[in-house]
Amino acid sequence: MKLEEGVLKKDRRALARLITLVENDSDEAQEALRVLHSHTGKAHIIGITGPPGGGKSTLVDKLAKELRKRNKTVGIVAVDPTSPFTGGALLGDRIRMSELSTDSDVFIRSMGTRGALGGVARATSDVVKLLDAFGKDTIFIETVGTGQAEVDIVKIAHTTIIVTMPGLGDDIQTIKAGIMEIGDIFVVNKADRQDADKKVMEIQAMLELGQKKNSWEPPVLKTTARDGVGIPELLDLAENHYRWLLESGNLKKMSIEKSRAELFSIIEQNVEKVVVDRVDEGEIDKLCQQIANKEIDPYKAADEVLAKTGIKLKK
Ligand SMILES: Nc1nc2c(ncn2[C@@H]2O[C@H](COP(=O)(O)OP(=O)(O)O)[C@@H](O)[C@H]2O)c(=O)[nH]1
Ligand SMILES: [Mg+2]
Repeated sequence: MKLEEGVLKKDRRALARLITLVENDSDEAQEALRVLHSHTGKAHIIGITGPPGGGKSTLVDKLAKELRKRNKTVGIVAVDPTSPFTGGALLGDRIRMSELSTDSDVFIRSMGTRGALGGVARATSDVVKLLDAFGKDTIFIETVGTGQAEVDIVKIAHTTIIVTMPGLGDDIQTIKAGIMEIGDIFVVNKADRQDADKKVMEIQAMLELGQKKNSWEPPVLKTTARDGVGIPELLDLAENHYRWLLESGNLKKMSIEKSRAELFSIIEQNVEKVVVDRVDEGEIDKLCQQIANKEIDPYKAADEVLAKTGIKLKK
């Protein structure tokens, strides 16, 4: 049986195997993703990001349990730059150790970012597609940090939850710089600590300063993930956001935008492959030296390279 057929039949081992192939950017994975494409698009994808230690993994763990209570199946992808690519212990062994890891309706996968062939955002996106095709109702993507890589990863999500916590004076600065505008829901976790309300007010003030993109007003919610406080409310908010996306037509728009990005990324990769295939490496080296020596400009050099591949640019 082909792996993609296994995935459609909800065989967890086929799923795990295919995920590994996706991570290794293998041709077999590409073939499977083609077949599975028409089976994707049903899952609610939730991205969770924020500074390390804020409680993201704990939140995901509790949210997943809440979803199981509501009879929904769950996929979890944790992306952690500190982990080796083959997936070490991640997502805190917190989740691995919890009852979730023995629940067959929850599939957990951790991925490192180093060495992800074809880029981690793309690998994550493909893994999410596999989980979607497998039939998971809700898929979480947990990423650490607030840089561009995280923003790219989070773009895969329908609903983005930004997690922060009281104290940590300047994490909000980092958030402001990078990801404030992509948050659909803001969570101040560790509300058992002092100054949670202060943090909520800070975020609200920043949201008021920001530009309004549409009719969704990002709520700010306090949680104490450790004790499960605020979890059902957070899940309700995430589900409201998904409903809003559906009803406002934004889900469709997002899906078309993602498709465009995906199409162009594939075209780019293919063009690069064609160039590598058809143009002698030595010639490319020579052109690079000429560009560096200012003997030729890079646009002209690119024209020359493309001309050798047979790709013609209209001028
Ligand atoms: N006091 C308190 N600690 C929490 C809470 N949620 C998580 N933690 C703890 O914070 C630490 C970091 O949590 P983790 O979920 O790994 O954070 P992540 O790095 O954002 O994924 C762990 O020791 C958790 O037990 C909370 O609501 N209150
Ligand atoms: Mg974590």
